[in-house]
Amino acid sequence: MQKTVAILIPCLNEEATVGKVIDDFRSALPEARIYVFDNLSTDRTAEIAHTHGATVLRVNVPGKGHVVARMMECVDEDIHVMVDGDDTYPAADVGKLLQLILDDRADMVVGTRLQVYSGKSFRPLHVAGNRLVRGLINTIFGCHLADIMSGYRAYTRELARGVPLTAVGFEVETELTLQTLYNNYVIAEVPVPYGERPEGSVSKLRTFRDGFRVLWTIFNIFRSVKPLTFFGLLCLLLLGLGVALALPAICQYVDHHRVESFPLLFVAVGLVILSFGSLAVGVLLHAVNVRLKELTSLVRKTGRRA
Ligand SMILES: Nc1nc2c(ncn2[C@@H]2O[C@H](COP(=O)(O)OP(=O)(O)OP(=O)(O)O)[C@@H](O)[C@H]2O)c(=O)[nH]1
Ligand SMILES: [Mg+2]
Repeated sequence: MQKTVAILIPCLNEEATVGKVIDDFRSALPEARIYVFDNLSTDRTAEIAHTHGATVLRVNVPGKGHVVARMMECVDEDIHVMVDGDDTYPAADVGKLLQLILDDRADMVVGTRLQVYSGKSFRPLHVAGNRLVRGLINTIFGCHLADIMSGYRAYTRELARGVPLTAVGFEVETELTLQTLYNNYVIAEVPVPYGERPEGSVSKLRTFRDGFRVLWTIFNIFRSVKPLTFFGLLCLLLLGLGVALALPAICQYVDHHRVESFPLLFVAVGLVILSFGSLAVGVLLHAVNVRLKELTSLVRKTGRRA
């Protein structure tokens, strides 16, 4: 049976580009249904999208994260293609993204930007920020991804329904990538040329605020999906500190059979106790995670049978 495809365009004040993005995707994929998710735009985005034949859905809670979560729960086509409305991603490459899903070689295909881009595609610091996030995630989660925060990706409806999202803003792509990995879906990547926002259109990304949110998201997800590693590392850190602080007292005891620096020794003992507490939390949370994974797998099996 022919799979249906939906193009999903999140938009906040993109009147300068949304019409072209819709037209380009219609030429590239005439059979796809095009949705524009308008999030409280104050310009003519919704009107232009409607004129260009897109289905316009309004989301009244601000933030790209809320919009992506809504897309994932309410669009019924078999394959979803999410793309920014600022005309920076090439519609002509959509076939390459879809093919890997149609061939059953991936559940999500990401159009990666960090290979082909011009000097103005990224604002200052953004390439370094993207590389930092990529390095952190590849190291912590043991993967080899080229671009974590791309806004151009295709995925199956099953994946859309199967990954939980809680992000509010631009940290949503990071959360989506990590949840996809954690839930054992397969991610493939296709390099695509990344363009520049045209004159007159304005980025909604705030470098420091959104950068901090992305790092905070990585930290939180690391803690909750790999608790044994997270709290194990914390345990080693506290233990190391405790032993370092206890060393003078230990040396005094060895040399003179008495201890003079009691306050430091108390702090050291406190740190060692905390370090074991941290390990215990890690072991407990790991056990809870294992049971949750079993439960998720059962719910999925039941869902597939229904
Ligand atoms: N619906 C909705 N869309 C948003 C919101 N914030 C941003 N967007 C859209 O998300 C897409 C990406 O936003 P951009 O501002 O281009 O962010 P970016 O591509 O990460 O950053 P730049 O490289 O500066 O362009 C665009 O289509 C925006 O209109 C929001 O709150 N709601
Ligand atoms: Mg953009």
